[in-house]
Amino acid sequence: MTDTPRQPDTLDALTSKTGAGGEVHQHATDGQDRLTTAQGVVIADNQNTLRAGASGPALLEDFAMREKIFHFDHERIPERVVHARGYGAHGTFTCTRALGDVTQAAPFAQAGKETEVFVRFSTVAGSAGSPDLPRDVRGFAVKFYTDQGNWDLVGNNIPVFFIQDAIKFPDLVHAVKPASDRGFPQAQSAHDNFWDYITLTPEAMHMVMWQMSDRTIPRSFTTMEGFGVHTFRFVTADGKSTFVKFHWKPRMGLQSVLWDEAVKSNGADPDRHRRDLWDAIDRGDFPTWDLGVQMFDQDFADSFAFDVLDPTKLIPEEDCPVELIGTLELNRAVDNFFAETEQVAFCTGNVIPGIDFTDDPLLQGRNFSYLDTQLKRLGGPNFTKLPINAPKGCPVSNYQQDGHMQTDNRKGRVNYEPNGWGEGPRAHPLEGYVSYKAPVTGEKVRLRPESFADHYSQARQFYISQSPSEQDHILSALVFELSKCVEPAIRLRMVSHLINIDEDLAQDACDRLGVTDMPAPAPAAQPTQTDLSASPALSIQLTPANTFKGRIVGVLISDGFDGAALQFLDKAAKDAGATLRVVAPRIGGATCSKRDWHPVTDQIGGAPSVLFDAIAILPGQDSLATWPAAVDFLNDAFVHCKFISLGAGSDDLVEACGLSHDDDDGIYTLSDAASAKAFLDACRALRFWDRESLFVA
Ligand code: HDE
Repeated sequence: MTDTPRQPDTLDALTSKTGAGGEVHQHATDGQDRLTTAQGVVIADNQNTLRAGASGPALLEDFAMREKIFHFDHERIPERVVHARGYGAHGTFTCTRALGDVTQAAPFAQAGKETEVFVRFSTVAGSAGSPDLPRDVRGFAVKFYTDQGNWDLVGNNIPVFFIQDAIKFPDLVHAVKPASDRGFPQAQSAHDNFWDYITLTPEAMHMVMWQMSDRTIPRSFTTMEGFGVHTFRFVTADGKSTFVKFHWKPRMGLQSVLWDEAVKSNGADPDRHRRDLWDAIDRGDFPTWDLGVQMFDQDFADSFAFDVLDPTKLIPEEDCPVELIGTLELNRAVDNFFAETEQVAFCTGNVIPGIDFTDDPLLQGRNFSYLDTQLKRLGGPNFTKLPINAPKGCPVSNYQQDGHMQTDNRKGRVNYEPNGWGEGPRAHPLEGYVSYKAPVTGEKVRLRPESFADHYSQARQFYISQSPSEQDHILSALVFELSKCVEPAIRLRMVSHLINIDEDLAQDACDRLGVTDMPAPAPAAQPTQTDLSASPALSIQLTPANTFKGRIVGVLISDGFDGAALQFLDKAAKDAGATLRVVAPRIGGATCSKRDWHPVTDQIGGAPSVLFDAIAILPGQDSLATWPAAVDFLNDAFVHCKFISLGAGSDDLVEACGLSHDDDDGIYTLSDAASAKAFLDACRALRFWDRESLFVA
């Protein structure tokens, strides 16, 4: 949407020749790179296959054509089995609080220390070409290139997970992915298979409440939190361990879209999230997160109401504070999507001294899975040599050799250890990675701990921690998803779980699903604890960031618009750290009231208001009211509770939309610098939620 057009290269245009069939040939001039085969042989003609006569058959000896097509035929590698759709960027982690007393991990050694990182965000269920805004969990995977080696913190934007044991993961993923016979639906959980599996998996109920919340339709990658999910260990050089949970907190604050916006965004701009990240970095507005940690000891773990090794549970911030220890800034886009974002290989097993695992059974299973999947996806064991995966902060030296695509075998004869040649790398007991000496006892059994058996209490706690508006979004999402289930028994099964979470929610779901006989509650392994306090930190709306920084105002203009008003808006937006996008009937520009030509960024057909955080209307001499796209532009912004600024002459459009704006405090009049500023100040609240009560079903 925002690429600046480049002038065509006149040099290339001048050196172009037309071939006998009218095809264009671009020939290198002096000093320009020659086009070559992979063997370095300069190519004379990149447009015509070698053939026997102009109309004759192709000749097998055409090595240039065969090599080109051969390589093309093998461009694809298997997409990730989950998290296939992703987008990455480079950045810097800066420690803000030294943690030398709790961990020997290098990134936290001293305040001010910088560590290079690569981050890949992703959806989970959709294939690589699926849209950016399905209702789905987002991956938030961070590779730290530390000077002790690479550390991968492979997290999600939700602090808990669906299942408690890795052995269940293939079933979960099969259930959410397209059904094996029909091959659909794509990138959706709103179907029988998913809800059939979930309703037979009570441990998923906490995660499902998060999944039905606004967390799974984030405005952008830059407005979502990240979580390590599992409990990990920080470990000191002398072997002292502290439990730790990792949190990424976006400086832009949390923000999600409404479901109707998500649906429409997927059509208007299926690349919305990746474009947003690219654009932010491109304009130097580097997305930033704080890294927070919840640190606790065994005594806290023993006294906490749930098992800290259970990945379907979180520790409320009110019970164990999140302490900020560093910042993550994404400041460099990739040079090549495939080489970096596609080939990056995250492995939960990539840890460094000072970071260790716990016995969380999901984490243990992941440690096997990630290395295994990279072998398949990247085609051999040497994926660690790819530049995006190779450590940058420290040397790599070992006796691993050969294998597909090996590029840097050691020199000399010594490829084993111990050796008597006095050559080659050696282990170092003090500097090397030493696992935390956790005592382990027990019989070999297939048994889930009873301390994992409470499946509803935190689901309820999450629900009661939401604002009324967010609770309504959860209800609407449940109704939407379950209405897509053809099998009534599946809907009833879900209602039976909801009863254990919140009876009013279950009743409302019944009403909106048309269920007349409320089913019996699902059998619960443990009763729901109804006395857990609400945790406002779990809500997006109750933790407002009070900033409009990084957001986008879409301004709809037409010929004859008020140029001064646009300037006022532009200034106010810049002051707020926001960007204006100017939408008009023609991409070539529009003239303002002073007849000056003004560039536009988007043509109305491709820029509905769902793509913007707030909108302004600056009509010209022609009425916008007869223009359906303009009516949708305003109408959608109104329904999506966005702040709206109306320039002079907007009345007929407002009327065409059937809107009354006199008593709507989210609608502003745009006339001068002060009114533009007042509008942008209001936008800091992000949405005018009061309006939502007009539309509740
Ligand atoms: Fe993953 N997961 N996962 N996962 N996961 C993968 O690895 C797996 C889980 C997460 O941007 C795969 O390289 C198992 C939890 C992210 O490249 C695979 C289990 C969390 C990414 C895999 C889980 C995650 C993956 C697929 C249950 C949040 C994308 C491709 C035990 C803490 C990383 C790949 C990227 C990717 C397995 C559960 C996060 C197959 C077996 C819990 C962010 O290895």
